[in-house]
Amino acid sequence: MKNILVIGAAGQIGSELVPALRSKYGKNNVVAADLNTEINADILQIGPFYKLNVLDTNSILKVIKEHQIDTIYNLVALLSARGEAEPQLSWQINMGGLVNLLEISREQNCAIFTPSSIGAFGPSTPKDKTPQDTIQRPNTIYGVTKVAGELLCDYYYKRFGVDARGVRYPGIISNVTAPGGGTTDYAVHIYYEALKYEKFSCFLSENTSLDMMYMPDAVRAAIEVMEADPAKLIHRNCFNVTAMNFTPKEIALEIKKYIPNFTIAYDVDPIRQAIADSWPNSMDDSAAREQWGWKHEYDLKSMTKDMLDVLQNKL
Ligand code: AKB
Repeated sequence: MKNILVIGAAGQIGSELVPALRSKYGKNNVVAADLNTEINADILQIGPFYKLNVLDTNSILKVIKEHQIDTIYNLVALLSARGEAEPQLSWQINMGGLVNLLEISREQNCAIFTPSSIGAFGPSTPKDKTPQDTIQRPNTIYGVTKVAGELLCDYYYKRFGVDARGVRYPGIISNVTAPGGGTTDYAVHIYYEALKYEKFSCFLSENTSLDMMYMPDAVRAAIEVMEADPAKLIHRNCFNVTAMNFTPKEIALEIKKYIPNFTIAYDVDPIRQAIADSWPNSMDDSAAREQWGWKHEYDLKSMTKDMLDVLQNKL
C-alpha cells in the first residue's frame, strides 16, 4: 500500500483508521473522504480530505487519479438497526457503494478493503464458536448486504483479479466517534453514561452474549489483512476476527469495579434484541490467526480500563 483512499472516513472506524494509516504511510499518502465534511474535520483535514459520495463514480475517479491511489478502504455502510428502519436505503448505500468501488478498483487496479460483520450470520448459523465457513442465512437487510458483499468481493477477485480483502468484525467499542444505528452500540454508550450519570439503560437483555473488539485491535486488523502475504490467504473477504465476548451484565460488572455506584437497568428494544439474538454468541477466528497472524491485544478488563481513562479526560 502506498497511496490510500479511505471513503466513509468520518465514521466510527474511519476516524481512527485514517490517523493510524497516516502515521504508518505518511500524511499525504492517505486521502480521507466522506459525504459529511463537518464531523471529525479536525482529525481528517490534517491531510488531504474530499467531500465524496460513494455513488459518485466520476468524482471518486478524479481523486483516485490525482493521488495515484492503489488501495481503497470502503467504510461506507448503514448499520444493522438503521438498516431495518430503512431497508431500501441500506441496499442502495451498502451494495450500490460496494459495486461502484469494486468496478473502480477493477478499472484502476486498486486493492480494496471492505468490512463484513457478525451480521452476515443468521438464526440457522451455529451459535457458539461460529466457524469460518458455515451457514449464512441472515434475516436483516444489513446481513443480506454483508453476505452479498462478501460473495461479490470474492467474485471480483476470482473473475477479475481485484485484490479484495476483508474481515467479519464483531461489535466495535471506541472512544473517538460514537457509532450510530448499530445493535452493538450499547457497549460504547454504556461507558459514556457510566461516567456522566453512573447509570445506564440497556436496550439488550442482560444475558445477550456477543463478540466484541476494542478499536485499536479493529484498526490493526484492517491494516494487517491488507498487508498479509497473498500466497498465504485461503480466504480473502470474510475472515472472522474477534477479541472478547461478553453480555451487558458482564460489562456492567467490569465498569462497577471503577465506578462502584454504577447501575444498569434493562429496557429491551424488541427490534435490536431480535437482531442480536439472530447473531452468533461467539466466533471462531482461527483462520485469521493461521493465515495472516491475527492476534487481539485487548480483553474486557484492559479495554474497560482504557475506555474509562480516555473518556474521563475527554468528558
Ligand atoms: C452493528 O451492530 O450493526 C454493527 C455490527 C456488529 O456490524 N456494529
